[in-house]
Amino acid sequence: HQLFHPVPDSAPPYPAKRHTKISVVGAGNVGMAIAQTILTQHLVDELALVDRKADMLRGEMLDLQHAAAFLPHTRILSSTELDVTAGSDICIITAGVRQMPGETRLNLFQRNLALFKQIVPPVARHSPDALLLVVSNPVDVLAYIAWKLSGFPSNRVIGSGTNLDSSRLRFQLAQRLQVNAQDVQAYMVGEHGDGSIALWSSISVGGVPIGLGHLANGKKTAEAAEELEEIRKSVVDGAYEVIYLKGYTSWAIGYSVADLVRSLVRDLHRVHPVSLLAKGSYGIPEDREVFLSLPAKLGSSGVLGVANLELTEEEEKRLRSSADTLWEMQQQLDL
Ligand code: 6V0
Repeated sequence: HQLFHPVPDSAPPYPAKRHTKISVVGAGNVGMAIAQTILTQHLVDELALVDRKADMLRGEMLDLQHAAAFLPHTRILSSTELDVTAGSDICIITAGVRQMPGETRLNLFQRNLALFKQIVPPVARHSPDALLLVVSNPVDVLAYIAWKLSGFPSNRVIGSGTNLDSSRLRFQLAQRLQVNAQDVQAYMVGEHGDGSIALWSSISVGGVPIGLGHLANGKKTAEAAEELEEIRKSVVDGAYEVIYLKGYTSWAIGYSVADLVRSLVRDLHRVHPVSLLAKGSYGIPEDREVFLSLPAKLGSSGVLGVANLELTEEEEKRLRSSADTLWEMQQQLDL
């Protein structure tokens, strides 16, 4: 018994529509939040999940597949082997090892470097034209490592960087100014996390530049500076607070990465603060090969351009100092 009757005199089938494949390597809390947000936002035709924990991975895959009746038609695959990622348009890397009690940052970096040595070369081989989107921490150093290990041009390697930090800043400002966070233009740049830099000089809402007066209720300059530092601190501490309360962060990074993926797969030319090869920008010397976040235009070939911001002297100085710190750290890695 045939399910459908053939259509008489049907024309030859149209060529298949362009098919988008996205892989997520590391199906932990963050990887799964990204996968689920990408699925619900209809961004992908084929989704491949990779993790080394075989049972957990199969469980996650089946759980998503069982939602098929509520989701767009997406093929969902999973494997402990990286060949399942072959032919991806975007490979998102969220695999990471966690800091052990008493472990130094350098030791943690070495272990993550060893992990990336296992993951990045095969991923690049299986999807030679893909964009690499690195989420694992420390994201700026690991994006640099992914660039080196993949041999890809730098425009095709992106770290999720301060896209999330900027969204936390926009949330804080939106609450203070009582507007919708989507209408707040504000950027955190530089290193993701503790060392991130808030660009106070380029905040606006509805086209209105927001100065100290709006943020600090007319307080004197010294007090106002303190107020700004408090906002920056609550942005940075936001991640720690969530981790303290629920053990990890997942939803905001999921939405933040899906937002990047949308701009990339749909070639939107939208501007996002992401971690990219920053040498030569804002006084960072050409020999400092570091990845730092700067607002950048994103499209289907990756980073299309870096915004030419007017930074204050202090902001530029802090950016260069982050570049020096990252560079020195990278010198100690056995790449
Ligand atoms: P998690 O829940 O421990 O997930 C990591 C997953 O990676 C686990 O399921 C591991 O089994 C898997 N894994 C480890 N080694 C391999 C391997 N060789 N191949 C395949 N899979 C492997 O951690 P979680 O999901 O919470 O965090 C993942 C990473 O994202 C960490 O490095 C976080 O620090 C980082 N984050 C980065 C953010 C950002 O803004 N850039 C935000 C949040 C978390």
